[in-house]
Amino acid sequence: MGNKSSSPSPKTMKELKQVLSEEYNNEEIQTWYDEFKASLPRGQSSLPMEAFIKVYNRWFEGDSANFAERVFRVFDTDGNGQVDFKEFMMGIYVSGSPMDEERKLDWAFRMYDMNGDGYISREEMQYMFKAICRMTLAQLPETHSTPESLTDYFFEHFDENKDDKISIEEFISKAKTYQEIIHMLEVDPFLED
Ligand SMILES: [Ca+2]
Ligand SMILES: [Ca+2]
Ligand SMILES: [Ca+2]
Repeated sequence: MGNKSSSPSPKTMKELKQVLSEEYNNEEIQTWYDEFKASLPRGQSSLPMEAFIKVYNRWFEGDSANFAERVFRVFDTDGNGQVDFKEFMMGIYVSGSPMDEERKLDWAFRMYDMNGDGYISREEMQYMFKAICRMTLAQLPETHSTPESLTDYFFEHFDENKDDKISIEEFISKAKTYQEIIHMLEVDPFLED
């Protein structure tokens, strides 16, 4: 099909560079763009949820549908049901970058808080742990080998006021000590091989 290589629009590129210039050079952004483009349904310029889930299924051995659905909701910052390249790139950046801690914690919290009520419940946390295990086929640590016991462990440490739910404040103040809770969400497929 001749020379079909394309790049993000200059406007998108400029907006992305303002935030990402420390982390990604043009070439890396282009690589992600190619990956993004290759995943688009014919004739579309942004990813609907189904296509987004397919990307994750390509990246991981296990079944990533549940996890990818959560990621999609968090990536889709304007909530229009589509992830455009800017949202995609920002999501990749925030999820993978150690630089912007506050933003990342906020992102992680929104991943766990599935119903968006401002708290993480035990059910929500267990759901995420199960989704992560299913996707990565990873084993949980021996000391907390089920999603239930891992959830108990985190609630013991995070739920400071013992109301059986984790607020954003509790999450942020503890997540710095218990980094595992964030690391579990850091799934960068390009580090896997
Ligand atoms: Ca969107
Ligand atoms: Ca919730
Ligand atoms: Ca609490």
